[in-house]
Amino acid sequence: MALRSPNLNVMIRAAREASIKLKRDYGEVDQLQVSKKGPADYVTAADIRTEKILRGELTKARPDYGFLMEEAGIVEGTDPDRRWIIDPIDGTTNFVHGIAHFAMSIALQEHGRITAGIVFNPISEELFCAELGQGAYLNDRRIRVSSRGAMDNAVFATGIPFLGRGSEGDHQTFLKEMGAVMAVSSGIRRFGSAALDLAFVAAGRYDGFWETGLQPWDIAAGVILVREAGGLVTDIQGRDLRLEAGSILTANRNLHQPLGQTLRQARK
Ligand code: LIP
Repeated sequence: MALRSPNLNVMIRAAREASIKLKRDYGEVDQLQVSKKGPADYVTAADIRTEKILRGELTKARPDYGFLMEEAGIVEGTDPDRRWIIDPIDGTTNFVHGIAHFAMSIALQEHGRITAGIVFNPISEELFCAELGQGAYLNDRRIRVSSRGAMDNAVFATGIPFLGRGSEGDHQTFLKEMGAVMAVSSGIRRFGSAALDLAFVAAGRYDGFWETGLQPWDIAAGVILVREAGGLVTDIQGRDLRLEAGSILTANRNLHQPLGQTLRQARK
């Protein structure tokens, strides 16, 4: 990567530090499948521990900044205009099942705008990062969204609602969307981490991604990755993205419109 800002370096250092313990936790998760309590409590503990380490490292470097975190929620900083948005483990279901597809997601929000983001899978050691106006990178290599222009060549990712979740309607809506997209595309993937889904769109692996019912920490870092990699990001209706709304539609510039149209048509 050409030049990393001091803030981006702080984020990367924090993620690397937290990854040491997280990798150890992941190594032990398999044995917990047979324990009495089961792995769920253990994962919550790993989530909390990782978030604490990230928070500690970031606070050490930037004591004034606030936080929005999956586990601890909002922590106001003395600087009202800057905060970190953190998901310590995005893809917790994968983590608990011993599937090595999960990531830490850290974004920096300044004056309401996301200005930097990293998504780090500590197992594959893939580090995706981006800063406003500086492009997106995977382990120091510049990445760009795909250039595919035809729906029938495209592979899209999504998240399947579970346990009744999904903010914009019910499971039936999702089934309609999936039916419509699978009829016109090369395929749909559901790998279980929205942060990594967005990073994969930025890297051109997926041609697009959509999901509803997400939280700001699931997508804050991924959104800047996709934008800096040249992709478009909106909500499913094609409107400006609001992190709190939890609805996201993203794709390369050729496919954003047709994917959105397919989804909206399916919802009618
Ligand atoms: C998860 C997302 C996933 C989504 C799940 C969940 P978590 O985040 O990344 O794509 O489908 O509903 O929100 O809970 O592992 O941080």
